[in-house]
Amino acid sequence: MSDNRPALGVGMVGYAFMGRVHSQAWRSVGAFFDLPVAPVMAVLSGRSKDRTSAAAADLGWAAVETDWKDLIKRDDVDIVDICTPGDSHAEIAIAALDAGKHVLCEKPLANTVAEAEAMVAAAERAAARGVRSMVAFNYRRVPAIALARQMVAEGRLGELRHVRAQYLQDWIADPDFPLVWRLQKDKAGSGALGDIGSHIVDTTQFVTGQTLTGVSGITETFIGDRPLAEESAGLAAGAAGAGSTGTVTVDDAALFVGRLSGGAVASFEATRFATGRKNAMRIEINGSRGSLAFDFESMNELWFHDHTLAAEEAGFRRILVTEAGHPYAGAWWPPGHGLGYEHTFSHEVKDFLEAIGTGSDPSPSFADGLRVQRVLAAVEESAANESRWTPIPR
Ligand code: SOE
Repeated sequence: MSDNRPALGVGMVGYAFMGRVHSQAWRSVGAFFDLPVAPVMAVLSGRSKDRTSAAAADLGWAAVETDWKDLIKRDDVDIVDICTPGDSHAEIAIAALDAGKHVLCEKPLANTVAEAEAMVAAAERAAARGVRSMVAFNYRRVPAIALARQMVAEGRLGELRHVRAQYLQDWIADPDFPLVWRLQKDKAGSGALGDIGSHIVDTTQFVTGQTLTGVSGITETFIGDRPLAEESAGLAAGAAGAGSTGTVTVDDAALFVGRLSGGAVASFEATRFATGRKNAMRIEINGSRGSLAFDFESMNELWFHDHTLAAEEAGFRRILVTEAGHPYAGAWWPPGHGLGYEHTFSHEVKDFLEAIGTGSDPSPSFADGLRVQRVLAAVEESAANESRWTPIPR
């Protein structure tokens, strides 16, 4: 390729669902966006040599390592992309940042506030040397969500009063679904709360431009024991046969209310037991001048009610967020042809590469990830104390 842009080698740790979708993003981003740097899919790391080599061949990685520490040591790796369960985020991210590698880390940032704080400290040390870090809250990069943020910032909703956020899935509703890592506290940190509740907390703070100041919540675990899982079992695992079982150590559902720094009140619901709902990440915001509503299951649409119109004309209308002038959309297909889940990750790595290339701070930062982590911890604390109101430390 005749290309004068600096090439940046990417090393990715983990190759399950998130690794696959991140690979797709690294592979496609340069074909659709004009970037200041050129990503090279240099190395994939995973514990099993055979499985990692097979994944690397499928997903387009040039080399493999079986220890992430060796991946970080390599000179052909400039960016480390962490797609592992939460229990290893802090160790990998801190080692990579201290070694001078830019880091993209899957969400939630960590399993505990203490780990997230240590990661923010490492990110700040690294930033002083021009090394960038970002947490992968991909839904910020849904064009409709980015448009919603713009409309709120432009004052189209006026003063914000309500946020109603939900993340509804049903992939563990079957009691025979196995005990995958996402259902184990030592690996995942928490259940629906951290895995999908973290997305709606981040999306709320991103769209409104306000932060949560306090929460009151409940959590529930509906199924306490599940069949043991194969190590590689993921979201699409079928029901496991009869055999040994293990204990579910995380929440199946989390519900909480909160107050936002700008005066709005918010409700949140995160569950993997909403039968029939597959990936319904929804947010509705009501302001003095209008309202917005979004559902990821129809991710190319944003619904807007302009409350300044006469009542006879007003009402929710659909904006099809596929115009060239909409965030990210112009890089892809003609209007109306629509984007999917994977595009949010292409947008994420595009923004990350632009920040690295232009020497600016990518967003969401590790500090943003820590802010979400504090909300998750406050919800857990509240739930453990009869839903007591729990302030979020600033
Ligand atoms: C599983 O609940 C999961 O894959 C999450 O881990 C992702 O963050 C979300 O985007 C889709 O669902």
